[in-house]
Amino acid sequence: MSVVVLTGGVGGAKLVLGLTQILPADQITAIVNTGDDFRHLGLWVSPDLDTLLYTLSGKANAVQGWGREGETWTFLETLRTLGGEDWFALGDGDLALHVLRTMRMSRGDTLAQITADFAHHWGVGITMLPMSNDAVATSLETDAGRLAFQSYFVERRCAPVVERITFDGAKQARSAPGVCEAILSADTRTILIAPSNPYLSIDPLLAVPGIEAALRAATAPVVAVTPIVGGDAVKGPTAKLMRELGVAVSPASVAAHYGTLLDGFLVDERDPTAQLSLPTFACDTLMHSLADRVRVAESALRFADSLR
Ligand code: FO1
Ligand code: CA
Repeated sequence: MSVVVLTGGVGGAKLVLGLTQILPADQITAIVNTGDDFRHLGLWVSPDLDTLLYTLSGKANAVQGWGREGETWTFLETLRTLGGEDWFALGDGDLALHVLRTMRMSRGDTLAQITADFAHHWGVGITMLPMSNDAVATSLETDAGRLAFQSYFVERRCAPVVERITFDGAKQARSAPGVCEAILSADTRTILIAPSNPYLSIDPLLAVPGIEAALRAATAPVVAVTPIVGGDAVKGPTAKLMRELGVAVSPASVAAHYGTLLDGFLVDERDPTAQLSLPTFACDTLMHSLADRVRVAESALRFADSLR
């Protein structure tokens, strides 16, 4: 029996790393957001896929939350002296992924094939699937105009007030081979929604035709892990974004957002669950240490099994 995880970057990578400590890697499939992907300096960058690759192969810069540990920056420093755009920091080692990915995409290989090869070369045994091989670009309508995701997130540090979020190309995109099959498989024991940003990391996945329908049709229970802890977001702009979208920063808002898609919700023990009308399980969901990640992964699996 296997476990399927829908995930964005950092938070999801922690949960998946926890799962790899308790399940054989070949029983784990991660379906990864690619709405953050963009072309930069001519290179195709896939931040969430790369965060998973780095995390699962022990190369991640845990403090920074993206990129590699022990990275060097000769490329970026040289680029800067030449007047090149330096707001998006591509490290020397990180660059290798983007160069090789871009070269292979221009040759006709799919993002899924390239990702599988990268994972194989780095000894990452789980199945890592991009949500789609087609380009889907998250963009935001803000008080500073319409912004591409990285322009909002990195260049403007999430400062603009968000009015609406769109996933350009999603309607025409096809889910990557294996995505809906994994969700619908009779061998799938549990489907987890990682504690990633629901609006920026999970919604792009749900916008790809067929994925949400597959989740609703799946026999395996769908369980989300809360991205809200103690009435605040664990990381990033989730809380600010929720306020701007006019919803309370609470697990109840997240549960309402996912609605009937969820069969269960793993919430943090610090937050009230009285308003929640679906099955919940409360525990300490913060994932600082590896032991924390294992504990949250174990709690999610046990809770999901109780819903089967
Ligand atoms: N995030 C930043 O805040 N600043 C950066 O310069 C930056 C560079 C970067 C390079 C490669 C990569 O894969 C990710 C990078 N990120 C950077 C992270 C990033 O784009 C976002 O955190 C994710 O897209 C959100 O999940
Ligand atoms: Ca279902």
